[in-house]
Amino acid sequence: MSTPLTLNLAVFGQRGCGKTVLLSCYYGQRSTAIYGKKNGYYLSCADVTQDNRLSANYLGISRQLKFPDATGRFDIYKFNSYIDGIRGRVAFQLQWADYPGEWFIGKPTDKADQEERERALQHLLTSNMALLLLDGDAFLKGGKSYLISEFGVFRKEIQRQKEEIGWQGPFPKRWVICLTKADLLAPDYTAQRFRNDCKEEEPWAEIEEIGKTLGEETIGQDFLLLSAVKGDYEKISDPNASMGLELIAPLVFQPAYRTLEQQLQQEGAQEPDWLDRLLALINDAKDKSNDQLKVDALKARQGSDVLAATLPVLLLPLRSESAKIWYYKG
Ligand SMILES: Nc1nc2c(ncn2[C@@H]2O[C@H](COP(=O)(O)OP(=O)(O)OP(=O)(O)O)[C@@H](O)[C@H]2O)c(=O)[nH]1
Ligand SMILES: [Mg+2]
Repeated sequence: MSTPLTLNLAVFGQRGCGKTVLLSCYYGQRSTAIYGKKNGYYLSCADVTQDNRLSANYLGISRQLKFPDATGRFDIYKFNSYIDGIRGRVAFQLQWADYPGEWFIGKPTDKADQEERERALQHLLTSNMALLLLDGDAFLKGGKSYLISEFGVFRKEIQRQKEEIGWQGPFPKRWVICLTKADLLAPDYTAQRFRNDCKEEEPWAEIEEIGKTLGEETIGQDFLLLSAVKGDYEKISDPNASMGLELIAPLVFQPAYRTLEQQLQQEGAQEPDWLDRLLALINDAKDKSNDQLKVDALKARQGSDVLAATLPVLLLPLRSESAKIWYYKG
C-alpha cells in the first residue's frame, strides 16, 4: 500500500474514567510478539517517546498490578499495525487522540493551553469516530443521576467549544457511548442493558440534545462496554482480562471506509491506489463465513498480501459472539 489506511479515533471522558488505562492496555497487549502470532497482527508506535510512555504504563499494570498516575495532556498516538510475518509494510494506522479529562471541568490556564485545546478540537472534527467514555464505577454508585449529569457536562462542553471556534460541522460520523471498568459490573450486564439505561427519559433527553449539536443520528446508536483489566479501584487481579477492546479498530474502520467510498464517487478526487481493491474485498467478504475469512487471511499472509490479510482483522471481531454482549447498535 502506498499511504496506509488511516483510522482516526478521538476518546473523550472526564477525569478518572479510564482513558489512560484503556490506551495503555490497548497498546500494551497488542504490541507483543505473542499477540501478533495469535491474532495475525500487532501494533507498534510510530513515535518512540509514545512507545516508552505507554509501555511503561503497561509494564506497571501487567507486572506490578498497579494503575498509572493521572495524566493532564492531550496527545495523538499513532499506532502502526503490521501483519504477522510481513515485515516493514504498515497495514493500517490507528490514530488515537487522548483528551485530558480536566478540560471538561476547568478553563484554559493560559494562551498556550487555549491553543492546545483548539488543536485538539480540530483533530476531533476530522476523526472518523469518537468514543464517549462513561465511568462504570461511578455509574454503579450513581446510577441514572450519574448518566444525566455526565451527558449534561458533555453537552455543555461541546456547545461551548462549538461556539468558541464557530464550527458548524461536520463532526465524526460515529459516536459510541462507552461504559468503562465493565469488569466491576454484574456479569450479566450487557451493552443492550446499558443502552436501555441510557434510553430512560432524562439521560436520553441529554443525548438527543448532544445529537442536535453534532448533527442528527450520530450519537445514541452505538453502545459499548469496555474493560481494560479485571480489578477493583486500587488493585488489578488480571491484567490481561480485557473486554471490548478488539472492537475498537473495526468500529472506526466502518465510517473510515465509508468516507473513502464517498471520495471515490467525487469526480477528480485523488483516492489512494489500494482503495478499489479494498472495497472489492469488503464486498466479497459479505457472503463469507468467519472460517472462510480466517482461511483467506492465512493465505494472504503466506502470499505477503497485506491488504487481504488486513481485512479480516477489521471485520472478524464484530462478528464474534462476545461482540453481541459488549456492543449494541440500534
Ligand atoms: N476495575 C477497573 N478499574 C479501572 C479500569 N480502568 C481504569 N480503572 C481505575 O480508574 C482509575 C483512573 O483511570 P485512568 O485511566 O488513569 O483515568 P483517565 O481517564 O486517564 O483520567 P485523567 O487522566 O485524569 O483524565 C485507575 O487508576 C483505576 O483505579 C478498568 O478497566 N477496570
Ligand atoms: Mg489519563
